[in-house]
This record gives sequence, C-alpha cells and structure tokens, in this order.
Amino acid sequence: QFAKPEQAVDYRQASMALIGSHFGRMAPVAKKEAPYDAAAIAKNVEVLTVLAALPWSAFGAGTEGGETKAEAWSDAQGFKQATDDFTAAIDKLKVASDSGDFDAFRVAFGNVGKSCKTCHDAYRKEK
Ligand code: ASC
Repeated sequence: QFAKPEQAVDYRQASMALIGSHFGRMAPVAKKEAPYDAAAIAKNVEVLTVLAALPWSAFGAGTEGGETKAEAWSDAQGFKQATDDFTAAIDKLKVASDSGDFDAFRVAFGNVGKSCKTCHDAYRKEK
C-alpha cells in the first residue's frame, strides 16, 4: 500500500488533518457559539464517517515514527481498541446528527472529542 514508511506517515497525517478540520468546524455549534443547521451538520458528519476510516491502515508494521509513539505498535491491541472506540463514537455521531436533535448531536460530538483525546494522550508524541 505504501512504498516507503514516510508515505504512510504522510497519509495518516493528511487524513488526521482532514478529520480535525471536519470535526473541529462543528465545535462552535456544539458550544452554542454558532447556530445549529441540522442539514449542514448531517452532511459534514457524512464526510467525517468516510474520513474516520482512513488513517488506520497507514499504521502498519515498519511505519513507526512521525508523531506516533512506539506504544501504538508495542501495545497494538490497545491501539486497535482506541481506534475502534473512535470509529464507534463516529458511528453514534452519525446517528445523532441524522436525527436532527441538537442535544443528541452535542452529546455524541463530546464523546467523539473524548475518544480523540484518549487516543492522542496514549499514542501521540507530546508536541
Ligand atoms: C479536534 C482535534 C482533536 C480533537 C481533540 C478533542 O478538533 O484536532 O485532536 O478535537 O482536541 O479533545
């Protein structure tokens, strides 16, 4: 899939950047600093569900490095669990945003943010 390890690092960083963009742009809505446009949120979350699947195949054996701690490979089971928890949280965000219910969206959005942070705290190098 990746000819060189650097290409895997680039791919996971690029896909994470897109996830951060499509997730982060909804933060003002969740914080009630911007109006809740249910259709716009649902459309954005649709994109996010696709993006959320992308990074994980770019953490294969031999691609250690970048911003990722060695623990992502030495604790492969924990890392897999953390990424599965994230995609499960994204799936719940999709259900919530499709419902058009603001409070359901807000709670599910917060849970996705927690799963981002849990995985970053454990497996991403300090900046
Ligand atoms: C973001 C982003 C993250 C998460 C995290 C949530 O927008 O880039 O890594 O949210 O900060 O706690």
